[in-house]
Amino acid sequence: MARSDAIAAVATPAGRGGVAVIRLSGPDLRPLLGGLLKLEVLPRRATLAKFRDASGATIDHGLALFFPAPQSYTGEDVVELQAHGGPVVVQMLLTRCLELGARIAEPGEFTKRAFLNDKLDLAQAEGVADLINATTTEAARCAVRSLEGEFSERIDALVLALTNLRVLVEATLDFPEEEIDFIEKLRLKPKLADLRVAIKQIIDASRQGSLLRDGIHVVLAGQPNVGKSSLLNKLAGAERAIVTNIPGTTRDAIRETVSIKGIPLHLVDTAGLREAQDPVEKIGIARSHEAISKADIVLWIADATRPQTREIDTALIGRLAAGATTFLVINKIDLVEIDPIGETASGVTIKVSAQSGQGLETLQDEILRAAGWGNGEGVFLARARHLHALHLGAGHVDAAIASMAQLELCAEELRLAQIALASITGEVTADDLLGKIFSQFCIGK
Ligand SMILES: Nc1nc2c(ncn2[C@@H]2O[C@H](COP(=O)(O)OP(=O)(O)OP(=O)(O)O)[C@@H](O)[C@H]2O)c(=O)[nH]1
Ligand SMILES: [Mg+2]
Repeated sequence: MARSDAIAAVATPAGRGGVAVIRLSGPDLRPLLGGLLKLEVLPRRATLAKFRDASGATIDHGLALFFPAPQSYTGEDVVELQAHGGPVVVQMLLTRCLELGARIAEPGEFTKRAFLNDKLDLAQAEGVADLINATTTEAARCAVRSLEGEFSERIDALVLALTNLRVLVEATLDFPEEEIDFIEKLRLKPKLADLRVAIKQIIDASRQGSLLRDGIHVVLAGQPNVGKSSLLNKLAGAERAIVTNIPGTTRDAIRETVSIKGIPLHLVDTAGLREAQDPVEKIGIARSHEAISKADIVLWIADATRPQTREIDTALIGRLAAGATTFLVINKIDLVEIDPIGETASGVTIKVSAQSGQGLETLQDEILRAAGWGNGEGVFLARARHLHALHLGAGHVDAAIASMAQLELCAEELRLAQIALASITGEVTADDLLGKIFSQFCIGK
């Protein structure tokens, strides 16, 4: 274990509360505890104690918990002080800890120490931050699975399979004359192909996880008065945007995040697109185009009662600068008797009524499907860093398969694949990357 100094932080959020927790970690916290309390604290027992300042006066009464190294969160001595949750008393207590030799912890420093002392791997450490930052139940469930090591186990299994393949290939290098026979017998090719499939499965599960974290950006666009704002309100379950029967009602883009099946849906209602004269409306329309250009999915809303405007819709959709999937959503079907028709390039046409709610479930399902959401089972809340490493690893395995005629090259590609995948759990990780990951944590974690 690397020697380090004692760190202290308030682990609970700022402000007033019933209880606040001050957390300390260091190689030897007994002297510090001795300076703070008059009585002895037994390991892993809650001890009611008086926390004292330098003159011996009581700062607060509270609970002290002592976790001696190595059986603690960080692997060092850890102390948790539960005090009354007032900002002044917490500050006095923290100041006292600093007087006794601790310094203020950096964000994520406790978890960083836990990682450095092999209490958890890097993917698990990131799971801790993700659990704290989770905004939906599903995201929290995924994060806790990463924290418990489920994601790391899958990655470790890949790294192990790679190691075994490398051993085979490297061994073959030493027996060149038997090469061909040897490779056939070792079934190297099918084994590499299996590995490739396994990486792909994890990529798919991880990509779904990134939806849970980042959500889907959906823009409601269309001609004026087709019911964009009404649809936003219906999806949000609240009167967020002004709705009137006057075309050109919405001027500024209105944003609202709703959750479908735990996935955050970032909705933007925009000004209806038309040749506007009004300068305010013109700016609104420019903002509509800007929102559309950033969308994952554009819902192009059309009015079922005005089939004669469908040609304009087609022309406008054709001119959108959207890299996004565009759905044609025909609204107000409660007002028509004949089934309206319409097609888009993506081939998805959905008929809805923002008033009655008809068709909205289909709309939501289609949005999730287009974004690549499966059933949500076995999903990992992977980070961009993980996805990047998985893609890199997959690329090297592909290259290894392609270079099997030259085993030296194949061996080198497998080595690179292993490095890429092992970086996910932090087996081989540069210091600057660690700094970046842990700096995004809360203070006190
Ligand atoms: N019957 C019926 N009326 C609807 C429906 N959706 C919207 N409307 C009506 O259509 C009119 C226009 O609705 P808005 O939601 O303001 O339309 P918009 O597309 O946001 O219009 P702009 O902001 O002007 O571009 C209002 O009078 C709504 O009540 C629907 O599904 N059924
Ligand atoms: Mg509107």
